Amino acid sequence: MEMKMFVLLLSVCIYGTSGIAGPGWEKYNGHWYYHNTQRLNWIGAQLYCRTLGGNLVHINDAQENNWLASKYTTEPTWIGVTDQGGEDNWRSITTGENVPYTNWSTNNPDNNQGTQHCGTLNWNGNGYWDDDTCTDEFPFICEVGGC
Ligand SMILES: [Ca+2]
Ligand SMILES: [Ca+2]
Ligand SMILES: [Ca+2]
Repeated sequence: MEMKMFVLLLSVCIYGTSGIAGPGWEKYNGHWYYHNTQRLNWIGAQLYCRTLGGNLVHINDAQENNWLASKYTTEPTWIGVTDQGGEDNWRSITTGENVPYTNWSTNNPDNNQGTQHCGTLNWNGNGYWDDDTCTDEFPFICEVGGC
């Protein structure tokens, strides 16, 4: 019985990661990251990440942010934070909770024009965050839990 359960979990694990290979994928601290250079709006990017079994990247701490900044270009890139549920109440799309870490660039988040409710990496310096208009289109990073 226990062996059966183990085999089942193992097969789910292999199945869940079978798409993880090739260009665009990087591994850090037991999680997989997929950098998609196709430009999508924020919710389109999140839905794309869901099809990979993950979410737009959930940045837990400065170490993870620094790793991302070292790997990805200085181009603005969607990350998994939003204040669509309440202005200036930034939450993670992965957990639904308040974000555990932020690295906003100077003067951001500024909710420019009253329409900026989704986060990007790489504004006003590599690794710094900006709030942008969710319907704008940028590349994005998905984070998929390891197993
Ligand atoms: Ca993370
Ligand atoms: Ca906002
Ligand atoms: Ca902004």
